[in-house]
Amino acid sequence: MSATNEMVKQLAQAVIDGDIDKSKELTTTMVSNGVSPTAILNEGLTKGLMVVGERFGNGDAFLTDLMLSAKAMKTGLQVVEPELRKSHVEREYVGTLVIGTVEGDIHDIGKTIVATMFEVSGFKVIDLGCDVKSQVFLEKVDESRANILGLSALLSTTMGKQQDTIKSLEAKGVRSSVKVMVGGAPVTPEWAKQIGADDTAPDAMLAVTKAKSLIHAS
Ligand code: B1M
Repeated sequence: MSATNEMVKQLAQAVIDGDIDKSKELTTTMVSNGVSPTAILNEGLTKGLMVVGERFGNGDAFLTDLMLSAKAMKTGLQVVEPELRKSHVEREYVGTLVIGTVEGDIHDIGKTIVATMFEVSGFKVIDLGCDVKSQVFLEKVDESRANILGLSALLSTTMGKQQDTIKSLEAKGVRSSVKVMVGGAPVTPEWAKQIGADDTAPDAMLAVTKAKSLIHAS
């Protein structure tokens, strides 16, 4: 195994262990050594978090473990984010994205990665954070004349808020002015279709590609 692969593996392990300092240190070292920021993100930080998520789901890890791992992941993400931005520079805005995690849901890691990938791909991004009410999405879409609205939901109990937001757009008579994309681990293409979303994507890169197609088709 190469030294880089070994380090990426160590980074995933640092996230699994919830070792915030080590996650920051390894990410910083790899960034300085010119390791691909996408590899650091996907193979190190995200991979580690997924392992803990699965353990938590199986009852093999506690919420405190999950919280520490999420913090370790986010600490590394903060280091690698500027590098992701540097590696994709485009000049003119491709479009405007309003994005947030729906009301009642505080999971913001995936949403933040999606926001970053849109930004580095040339979109103007308005990131509303997490636990965002439908009304706030509506106001910001209207204010910014966004082309794309991204609704993230990680809990089966909050997915319904994606549908509520689409219904609110319909009730206001502005549904056709914006393309709605839904995402998050429990979201499937079937769910997206059922609630009248325009599309969904399992990851940030595909979300950007699909958003560009939606804009071109409109
Ligand atoms: Co939570 N959690 N969590 N959690 N957590 C899940 C979602 C869970 C599946 C874990 C499990 O049981 N295996 C489970 C949900 C079960 C369910 O509903 N079916 C769960 C639970 C139960 C909970 C709590 C209820 C636990 C409790 O308190 N008892 C609680 C809920 C709090 C709340 O929101 N009200 C809770 C809390 C937390 C932490 C705070 C500890 C932490 C979040 C920290 C944070 O975000 N700041 C946390 C974490 C980290 C997770 C897991 C492990 C990882 C989520 C994540 O960051 N994934 C998660 C397990 C899992 O998802 N497998 C879990 C990495 C991220 C890169 O992926 O978010 O899917 P993801 O985003 C992807 C794609 O989905 C897509 O692109 C992203 C980037 O590639 N995408 C979009 C996302 N949004 C998009 C929008 C788009 C397009 C694409 O629009 C354009």
